[in-house]
Amino acid sequence: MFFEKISAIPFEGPGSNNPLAFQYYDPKKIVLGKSMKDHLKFAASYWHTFCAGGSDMFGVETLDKSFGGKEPIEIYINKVRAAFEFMEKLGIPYFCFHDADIAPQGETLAETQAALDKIVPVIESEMRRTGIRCLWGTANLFSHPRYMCGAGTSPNPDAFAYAAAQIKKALEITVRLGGSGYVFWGGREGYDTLLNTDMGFELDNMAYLMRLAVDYGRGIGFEGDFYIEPKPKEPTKHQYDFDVSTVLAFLRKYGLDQDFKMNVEANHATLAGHTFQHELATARVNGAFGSIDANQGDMLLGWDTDQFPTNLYDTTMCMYEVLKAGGFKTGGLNFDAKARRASNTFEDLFACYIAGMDAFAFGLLVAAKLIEDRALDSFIENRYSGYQSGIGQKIAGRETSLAELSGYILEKGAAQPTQSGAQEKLESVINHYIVKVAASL
Ligand code: XUL
Ligand code: CO
Repeated sequence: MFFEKISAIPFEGPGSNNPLAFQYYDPKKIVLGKSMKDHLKFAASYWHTFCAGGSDMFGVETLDKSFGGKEPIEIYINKVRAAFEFMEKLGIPYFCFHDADIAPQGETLAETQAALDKIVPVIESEMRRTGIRCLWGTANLFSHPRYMCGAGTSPNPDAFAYAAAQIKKALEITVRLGGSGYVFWGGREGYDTLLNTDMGFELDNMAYLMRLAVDYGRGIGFEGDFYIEPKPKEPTKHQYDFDVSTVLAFLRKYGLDQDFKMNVEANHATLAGHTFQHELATARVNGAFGSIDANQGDMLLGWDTDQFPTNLYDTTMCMYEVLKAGGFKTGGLNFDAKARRASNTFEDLFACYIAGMDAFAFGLLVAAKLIEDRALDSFIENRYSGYQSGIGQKIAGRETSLAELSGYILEKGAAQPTQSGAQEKLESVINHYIVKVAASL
């Protein structure tokens, strides 16, 4: 055991003052006909949770995550055991991983792959023991110096080839572990200056790498979704996968839109100048909603702080979008979030997940109530009701022309005044529902 002092985290309800208990996340509670556990499909991010120890540009790690291991393989085997104990105690049903998170990096590709082949069976046995499943896998195509100018978009074909080799292996592992998604986050797929960049060539190559991945993945029996995770900047100044709309245009241009959906990350949305809800809604209305990287940024900081999500307003609007999208299919809610550097104990790490899981459970309850009561739907329906009759119906049915519309207005003389958008009233409705749900628990 790695976390002896911490036992399985119970649901104790909002009256509890036990910091190691859930107040809102009751996995068995039925909401809109489905358990909270099935609605939320929580996943742990292997990299932040079991690898990153809090180092930043100014200082070293504040929490040792070698889990008592001395030699590299031993460290990574211990990581697996610690990870599954951690997830089991929290009742987290899924995990997400990069190839580089789960095994030590060798000097050569063959060495790295041999290390992966040693660790993957350990993961499999822990999966069998606990019933915890793999949500998605990915390849880390951004940390090593070979990827300093990108992977699929590198000017160096050897970097492209190395990336392809890593993707091949990461896909094989994802399939072997039964993952339902495979993620492309465009690590360094972007540029810092056009003075040295052939943008069109780089985009064509990036699409080709994805095409190769889809063809190989489908060939080895991967039936899940490929995801792109949009992010506007960091590490490069201009990331090619800026936001959901940019990625949709890219996928459609290269004919990849049937195989790819979006993995929307909250802090990436805000870096792009969007709300998290905007990005989720853009994915949803385009039939491209896939999965979520749950976290939150700091509005006063201009970088990806990957904080644990605790803002109830944001979790409410996120779960509202998830419910509107018909819930998760292949995707889930991966906490791509890390403890603050000064939260340097394993108890803090448990508390981080409890805070995030509770915030999303509460958000789900509010969102479900908003939907059940049609609190926003009836207003929105009424707002567009002019399109149900007369000239509006003709527009909605695509049965009119510029000449007819012009004649209609010429005859009327002026347009009808538009009804109020009532933004403040609706914002108050959301507040009211948050308070109402809290009071009902
Ligand atoms: C980086 C990020 C990644 C991806 C997976 O900002 O979010 O962790 O989620 O590569
Ligand atoms: Co992410």
